[in-house]
Amino acid sequence: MTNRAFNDAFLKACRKEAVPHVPVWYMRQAGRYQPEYRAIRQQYSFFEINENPEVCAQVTRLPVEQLGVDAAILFADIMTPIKTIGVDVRIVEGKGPVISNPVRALADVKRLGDLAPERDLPYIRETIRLLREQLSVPLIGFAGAPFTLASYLIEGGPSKDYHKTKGFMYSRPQEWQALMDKLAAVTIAYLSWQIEAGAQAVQVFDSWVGSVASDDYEKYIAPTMMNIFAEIRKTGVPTIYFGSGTAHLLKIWNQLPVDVLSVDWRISIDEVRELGIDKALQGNLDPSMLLAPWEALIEKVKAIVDQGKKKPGYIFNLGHGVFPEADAAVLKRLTDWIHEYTKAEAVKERVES
Ligand code: 1CP
Repeated sequence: MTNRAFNDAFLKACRKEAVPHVPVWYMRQAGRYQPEYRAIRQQYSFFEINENPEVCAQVTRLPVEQLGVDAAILFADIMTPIKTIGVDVRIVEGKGPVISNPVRALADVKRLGDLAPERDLPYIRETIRLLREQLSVPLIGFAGAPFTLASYLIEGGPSKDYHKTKGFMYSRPQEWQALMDKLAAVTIAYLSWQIEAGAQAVQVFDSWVGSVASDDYEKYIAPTMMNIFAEIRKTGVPTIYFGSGTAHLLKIWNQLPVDVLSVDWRISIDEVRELGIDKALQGNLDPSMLLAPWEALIEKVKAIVDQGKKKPGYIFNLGHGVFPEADAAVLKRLTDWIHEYTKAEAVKERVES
């Protein structure tokens, strides 16, 4: 199992080194669009998969084996560590994480426990150990960012407008900071645990932070993110920061001690670089394009990849996660196309020079 050549294109791109081809992976690459995943979910609940290392490793490997992507991402949820600090989280079909005891006051923040990974998350270490034996691509660990975690804790589930979350932030800044500090400690402990266990890169998902104005982000959120990335940087493992609708935050993100910025389709890769962003970039196909005819999809993907590969440090991904209606065959064909297209380019450049 371990004698296959290790494909390190993804790690090289995170470090802005030369790559043999543009590396590809997809956020939410393991999930309901796969018949195999749906079959496993018939037998186990979401958290049962998460807590069973053999099954969790199998689900994590599914997209690597089927799509030929250049990285695996640990199968878990951003609420995985939250479940262990005294919050009653369930994953509700067709909806997402739902919480029966939302955080709405300082007393609620105070009742949140501390994360002790050795005690609370031993199965994560075992899953990562198994995956490092089984995989020949890097394994990405991940965690939710404090704002995005807080949005579920405060709203009690998914939201479209985050009024309660931002209302709490604006009206009780000290309590907000106490919550950010608590969640930052959880995030740091959880990411460190995954890295210790063998995760070779980590992504911090701040899916909903794009709903915050840039001056408010600087005031209420940036110090917390600075703290998290500064801590994780000490491990030497590459870090990725993802959000959706965050074009207005990128200049602030460029100041954070993070290696890769993951952007969505609302801004082009060229436009990101024109802002003066000099970090490695990941993205940014609109996931809805997966439903477009192949020719239209490839025209768009070619434009994205042509922009991305102008500079070292580019990883192809979607601008947000794969969704249940997506077709695995399209994702496979897309992965192969990008590999072939960017490999050919590298060869051509060598011949011409
Ligand atoms: O019933 C099921 O099978 C649940 C569907 C599902 C899956 C497959 C959920 C519930 N979570 C996951 C896995 C998951 N979640 C991964 C797996 C690794 C991968 O293959 O990529 C990851 C990275 C996440 C992270 C996650 N969960 C995020 C950040 C990324 C994003 O999509 O923005 C968020 C916001 C969540 C919350 C969540 N968990 C599940 C759902 C349906 C949602 C979204 C709900 C919402 O819209 O608020």
